[in-house]
Amino acid sequence: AERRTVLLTGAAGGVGTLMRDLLPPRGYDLRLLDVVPVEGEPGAIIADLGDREALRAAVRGTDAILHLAGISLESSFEKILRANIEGTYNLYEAARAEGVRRVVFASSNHAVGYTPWPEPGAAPVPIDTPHRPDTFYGLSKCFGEDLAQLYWDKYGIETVSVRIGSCFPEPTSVRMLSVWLSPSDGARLFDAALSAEGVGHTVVYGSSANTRQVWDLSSARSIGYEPRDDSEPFAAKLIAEQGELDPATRPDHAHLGGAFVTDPPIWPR
Ligand code: NAI
Ligand code: 15L
Repeated sequence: AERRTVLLTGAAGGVGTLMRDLLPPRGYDLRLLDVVPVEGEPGAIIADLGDREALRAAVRGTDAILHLAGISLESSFEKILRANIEGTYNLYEAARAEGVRRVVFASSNHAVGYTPWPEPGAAPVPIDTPHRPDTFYGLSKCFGEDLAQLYWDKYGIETVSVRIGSCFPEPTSVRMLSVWLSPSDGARLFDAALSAEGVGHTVVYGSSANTRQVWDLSSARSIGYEPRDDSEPFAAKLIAEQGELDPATRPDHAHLGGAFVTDPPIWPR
């Protein structure tokens, strides 16, 4: 198959760094963008999502955009507004102006973070559960999903919005046993989202095939995602250190968004 050119925004970040290694072997030539320099990548475009001219030049001639850039934790409304809300709008406008037809948007579980943690044995959380953001950060992801829907309906730009759980090399909390997205499964999911035909605007949850899964992966599977990893080998150690997940007595375990509901981590810059 032909290689395809993808603009990777947020290339200096945690997920961006993982995907810089994992996506090229899957047939993607990456054009990198971030507001900070990307280590070991002198050719990366250093630009802010507020710079509309730079975004147009960055998306020009690409086949798709993997949009990871933005504030990835809680912050002031004003900062979230600029980076995540206006920034994502600017990127879609650049895509529209330059004729780019596919975006993969890094949404977040925090778009639905106030959803109660499912009772043991309850049905997984469906993908059409109402937006219940747990932070201004989560609210910006709700906006991004709606923006993606608008650009599909109005302009025919397709998006897969991936409500990522926790994409890190290893799960580090008992909550993550349920919502972990292994880097390899992340690459599988982004690959599917970049290449599936006829997605329109499709919203998916992004996690591995975790034994302790809490949400419905069927929309992700419908675009061709087949997760291979499971957090379960990490369970015994994490539970020994942290105790069992306990939604009934632990306020930071009571909702899907975990501690973002009770004590959100704050963006450092
Ligand atoms: P990160 O914070 O490590 O990386 C985000 C990158 O975006 C940073 O390199 C930062 O410099 C860049 N950035 C921030 N503001 C920018 C701006 N105005 N213009 C250009 N670049 C800007 O975050 P991480 O963990 O890599 O997440 C990537 C994306 O996935 C984010 O959108 C995040 O909200 C989303 N996500 C990540 C999850 C995870 O488990 N890591 C879970 C759910 C969503
Ligand atoms: C997110 O949306 C954050 O960007 C990431 O840093 C993690 O905190 C993740 O959610 C999570 O819920 O674990």
